[in-house]
Amino acid sequence: MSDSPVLTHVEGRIGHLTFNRPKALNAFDSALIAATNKAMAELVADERVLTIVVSGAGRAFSAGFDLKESAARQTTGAAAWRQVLETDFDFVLQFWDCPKPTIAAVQGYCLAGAFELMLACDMAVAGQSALFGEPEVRFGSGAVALLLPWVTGPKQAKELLLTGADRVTAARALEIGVINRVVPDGQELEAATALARDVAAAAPESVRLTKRAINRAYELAGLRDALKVGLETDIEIESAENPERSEFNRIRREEGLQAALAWRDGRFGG
Ligand code: DAK
Repeated sequence: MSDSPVLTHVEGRIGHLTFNRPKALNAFDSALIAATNKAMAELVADERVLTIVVSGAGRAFSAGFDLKESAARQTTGAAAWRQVLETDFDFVLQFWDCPKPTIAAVQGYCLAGAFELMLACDMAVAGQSALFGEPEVRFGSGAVALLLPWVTGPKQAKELLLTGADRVTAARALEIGVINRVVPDGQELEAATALARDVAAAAPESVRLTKRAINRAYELAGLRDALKVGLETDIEIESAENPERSEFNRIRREEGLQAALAWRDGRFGG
């Protein structure tokens, strides 16, 4: 298989985009982000394509932004964080803003930035063992694209984001309305593709204008401004020091990511 961080192919009227860093659980590093942006622009421009299915190679959809790369980058100060986080924000939001419907096919972990990206897709299908969540608050970090309160209710959004839960089951994700359906493991791509086929079989201009109208309803309710406030908050969180973040970073630097994750997760009931 190609070692490109993103794979694409077109099947009938459906464009497939697959995150392809399976050894790192498809963590979003800068190469994957750049390749995704390019691939999405090509799929949008491709007249054969009416709908885009987004998936991950290997055992996870994705474990979120790459924590090893961010450790090596050692970003400091609000201006530098703004640059990093605006890039991350645009990367996630392109799936919401895409003129063609986007459908996520999720297996395994779908965490943090990847959870936000899944939320930004118009629809999502998950295998029954998929696990979702946003662990950022557990290590003094924040959410870059605060879509969750728009997709589910405030109680559910707060429980998930304020505890940093990262083992939300597919059944629970369905219950709180952040995914569309749960299927047996291994059938998520097929089920997402079937959904994409139904969208692609409808009148393309009606689909395009209907997605635009739905998104506009959220724009009118203030979604874009609220997301910008969320982004500013994340810039504030990431560029300030706090004890949890310092300790997480120290362990990550001295003992590696696995040790830092074990320290982080050992403090919670699960
Ligand atoms: N980044 C980079 N590599 C990752 C990764 C990630 N987010 N998640 C997993 N991997 C890598 C692991 O390091 C491991 O690589 P090797 O050690 O084999 O080289 C490989 O993927 C397989 O992972 P595990 O061995 O850990 O697999 P398990 O099944 O045991 O556990 C897991 C899977 C997803 C539960 C666990 O890996 C995990 O909790 N991963 C972290 C998920 C996470 O917290 N994601 C949040 C992304 S943060 C910051 C800068 C930026 C950000 C935050 C802080 N600072 C400078 C402070 C960004 C925000 C985010 O999106």
